[in-house]
Amino acid sequence: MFCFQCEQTAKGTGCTKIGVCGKQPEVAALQDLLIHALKGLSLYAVKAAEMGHRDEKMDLFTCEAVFSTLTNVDFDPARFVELIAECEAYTKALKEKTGLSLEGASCTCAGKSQAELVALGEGVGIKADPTLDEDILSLRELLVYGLKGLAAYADHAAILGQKDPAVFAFIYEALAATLDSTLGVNDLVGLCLKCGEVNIRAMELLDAGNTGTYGHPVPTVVPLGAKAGKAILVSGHDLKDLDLLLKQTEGKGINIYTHGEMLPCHGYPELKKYDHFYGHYGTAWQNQAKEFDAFPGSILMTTNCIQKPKETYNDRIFTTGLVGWPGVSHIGDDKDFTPVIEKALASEGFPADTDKDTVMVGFARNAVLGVADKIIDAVKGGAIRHFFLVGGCDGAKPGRNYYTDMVEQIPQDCVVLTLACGKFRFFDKKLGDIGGIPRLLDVGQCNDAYSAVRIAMALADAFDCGVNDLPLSFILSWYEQKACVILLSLLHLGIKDIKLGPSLPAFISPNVLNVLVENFNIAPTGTVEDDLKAALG
Ligand code: SF4
Ligand code: SF3
Repeated sequence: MFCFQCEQTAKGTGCTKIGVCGKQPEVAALQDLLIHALKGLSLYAVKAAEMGHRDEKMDLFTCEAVFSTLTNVDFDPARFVELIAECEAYTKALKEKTGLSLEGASCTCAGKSQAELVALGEGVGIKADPTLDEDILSLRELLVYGLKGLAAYADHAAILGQKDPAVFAFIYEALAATLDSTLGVNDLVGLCLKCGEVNIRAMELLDAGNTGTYGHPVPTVVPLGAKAGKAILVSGHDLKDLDLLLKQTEGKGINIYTHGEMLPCHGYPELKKYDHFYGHYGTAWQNQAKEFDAFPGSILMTTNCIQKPKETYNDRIFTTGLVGWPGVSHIGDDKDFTPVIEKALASEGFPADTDKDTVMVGFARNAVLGVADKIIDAVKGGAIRHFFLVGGCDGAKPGRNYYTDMVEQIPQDCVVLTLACGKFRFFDKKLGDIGGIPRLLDVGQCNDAYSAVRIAMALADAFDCGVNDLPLSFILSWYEQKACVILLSLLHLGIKDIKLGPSLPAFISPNVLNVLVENFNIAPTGTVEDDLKAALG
């Protein structure tokens, strides 16, 4: 196997024996085969669209299949065997419909066993062509990883009924482009930036889905302690799953807790209205083994990031949607959460109330821009000197305490905006306020990066300047491919001087890095002192 799509890749170069994430070589090969098959399908989908054939079911399938290969989503080989078969069936149907026979899109998977598919997958991985130029390989992979993030956001949006054919069309166009040997560095850089642009549209759709269904988040105090009684913990990113679970648990004497990226859900009016939607438990994904182990109820994973479950909670954890782990009970598309509920009722639950701290969530674009006048006055009057967006993924590798230290050392006259699971490094710090404006504003999940972009653009408008001229610095942490596409979106918007850490992607070749540095002045995170000095001039 060879995989280097995430930040924790082995030795900073690539996982070759088994994934640091727990991905087995068989699953890596099946994911490679699926991506290869999706590229073939995309060749046909592009041609079919030119002929006027569109198929929304296929579009949604493509998003789900691509999303399934994102880090920490699905580790179940059987599910990939199904996805590969479905992909080939769509490809064959398009072949017939278009009457074309395209090179690079062979259908050879039908009727093959899992072991035979693994063998096929081993021949089409990232390093399949040893003669491929390293910069072309780097840009093709950057594009594919951007597409994984884009497909994830498009899928989340579609679940809430928000779709745009232009987003699906781009996914096919870009996947097909990775097979086009006539495309050079500039073409591929252009496609990567276009991926960032299309992702803004996908995130806009997701924002419309979330806020249209559940209302605009409002500032909300969230308890970090527990309430005596039975309990279910919901992790991942999917609001609809949480909503359905809240409905199905009403009046059952079970309290619902968020974990990881579900924390911002407490700010949505249509979710916070449930009395039994109690509080938040735990921190970011990489701490789940310890945290799930200690949780006295059942656990529902709605999307990434799942890790290998420990035996101690293997019978209490459930997956749904695209998440999968072999042997873990999966709740299907009927979203009947009865097994999760029954397991919670059979578990001990919390014996007593535990009095712990609280945190504030709900500072998405509507809440922040609702006090824009106050913020602008504070900046003009000198009370707020600078904004720092300290956000992105958390992860297990050492070096991420940089983000904790950064937030602690950011001067008192500066405001910290944060989003995604990287915030768990500092989410419970008491940073105080500036004239009533909290110094730590939680914009939401990684899925809410659009909200942060809208806040930045609105501030730029108010000050009649570009985003790069604002007193605003981006200090980002990455781990998986949603972070890759958000970075591409920020680059598409022309945002410069981003600090990215805790390490740079292994798939970025030295020349591609040069292109990014020359055009966007992106740099790896350094020391907190140096980066603060650079940001504050
Ligand atoms: Fe390794 Fe990350 Fe790939 Fe998992 S997703 S195999 S940890 S590079
Ligand atoms: Fe986190 Fe997995 Fe990226 Fe949603 S939950 S930000 S890593």
